[in-house]
Amino acid sequence: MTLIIGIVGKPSSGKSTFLNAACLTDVKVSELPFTTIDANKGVTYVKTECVCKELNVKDNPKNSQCIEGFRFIPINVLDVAGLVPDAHRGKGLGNKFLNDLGHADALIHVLDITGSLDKTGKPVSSGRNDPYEDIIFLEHEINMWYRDIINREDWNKFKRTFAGKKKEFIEELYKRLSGIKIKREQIIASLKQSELDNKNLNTWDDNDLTFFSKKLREISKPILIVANKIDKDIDAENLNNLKKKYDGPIIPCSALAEHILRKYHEKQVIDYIPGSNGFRNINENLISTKEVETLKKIKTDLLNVFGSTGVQEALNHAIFKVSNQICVYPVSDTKSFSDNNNNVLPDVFLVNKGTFLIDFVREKIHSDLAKHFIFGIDGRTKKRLGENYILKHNDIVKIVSAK
Ligand SMILES: Nc1nc2c(ncn2[C@@H]2O[C@H](COP(=O)(O)OP(=O)(O)OP(=O)(O)O)[C@@H](O)[C@H]2O)c(=O)[nH]1
Ligand SMILES: [Mg+2]
Repeated sequence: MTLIIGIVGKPSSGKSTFLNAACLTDVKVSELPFTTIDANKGVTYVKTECVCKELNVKDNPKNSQCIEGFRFIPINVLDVAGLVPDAHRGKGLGNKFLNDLGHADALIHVLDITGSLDKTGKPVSSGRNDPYEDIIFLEHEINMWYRDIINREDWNKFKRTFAGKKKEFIEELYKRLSGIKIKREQIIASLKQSELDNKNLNTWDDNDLTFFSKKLREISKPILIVANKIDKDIDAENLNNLKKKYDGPIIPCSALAEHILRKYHEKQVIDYIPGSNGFRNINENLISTKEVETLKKIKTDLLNVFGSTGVQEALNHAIFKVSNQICVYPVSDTKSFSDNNNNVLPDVFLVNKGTFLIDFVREKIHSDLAKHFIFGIDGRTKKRLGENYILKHNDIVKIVSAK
C-alpha cells in the first residue's frame, strides 16, 4: 500500500498550493478561506540517493524513477479542507475534514509563517497572528478528534464493561479506531507511553483519556511542521521566534515557488530536479522578461538563502524521519542486481524501520513467496539472511524460496 501524507492547516495557509507543487495537480487555489471543500488527492515522490551510484550500475526502475542518481519513490498526498478551532465539535467544515484524514499515515501541517491570517484564514496585519498558536490549536483539534472516536459518549459504560479485561479493552479500541488506520501495536505503545497500561480502567479520569488520545495521535499520525510562504516579504524574526517556541523540526517552505519551478520544468523552460538548490538553462525565448525576473528572484532570494523551496525536503522528512521509513530493493540476481527480466534494481519499497525480512516478503513481494521462504541473500555481502533479519536502509535482498 502506498503511503499517504495528509496536508493539514487552517484555511488559506497554502495546503492546496503545496499539493499542486508536490503533485503538479491543478487544484483550485485562492486567498478566500475554505476554497477546498472536498479532499484532493495526488501522487508525488520522495527523493533518496539511489544505490545505483554506489554499485556503479545503470538501472531500469519499474515502480519508481531514477533521475541523475536520485530515486523518486511514489507516495500519495491528501489535501483537505481548512481546519479552524473547535472543528472537532463541527465548526467550519469540522468533522468532514477530519474524517477525510482517516487514511493518512503522517501529517504535514502547512503553517502561514507570515502571521497575516487569523485562525479562520481571514487577513490581519502581518505578524499579528502567532504561528505557534496555530500549531497548538491544530494539534488539539486532531487529538480531540481521536478522543471523540474512542469515546462514543458511552465512556462510563465502556469503563465498566472493560475494566480488568485488558485484551478485550484493546480489541474494542482497535475496532473503534479501525476507520482511521490504527494498528494494535500503536494502541499498546500508547498505553505504555502514557503510563496507563497498568492503571485500572475504572479509575481513568477525563485527563487520562485525553492524554491517551494525544499519545495515540502522536504515534499513529505524527505531524511535521512546514513554515510556508517564506518567499513573502516578512519579518525574518517570524521563523526565529517560532523556532524558540517549538522544539520539533520546522521546514521553511515556499509552495508557490516550488509550483512555479515544476511547471516551468514541465514546459521545458528550465531544468529543475525537485529538491535542488538551483535550476539550469532558462530558455528565455519561451517566457516574458517579467517571468525571467521571477525565476531569478526565486534563485537569489529563496534557493540561495534556504537551500531549496522546502517542498521536497518536507516530503522526505515526513516519510524518512517522522514516519521512520527505510528503502529496500528486492532483486532476483545478486550479481547483476536485476529481476528475472534483466531489469537492474527494478523496484524499491518503503518499509517501517525495524521490519523483519519475512514480513517484507509477505507484505511487499508475495504471500506465497513468504510461505515457501527458505532464506534471503544480502546483495552486497552475499551472506544468508534469516526470516527474522531486521532490514536496514538501502538493503538489496534476494529471496530464495521452495517454489
Ligand atoms: N506568497 C505565497 N503565497 C502562497 C504560498 N502558498 C500559497 N499561497 C497563497 O495563499 C493563498 C491560499 O492558498 P491555498 O493553497 O488555496 O490555501 P489552502 O490552505 O488550500 O486554503 P483552503 O482550501 O481555503 O483551506 C493563495 O492566494 C495562494 O496563492 C506561498 O508559498 N507563497
Ligand atoms: Mg485548499
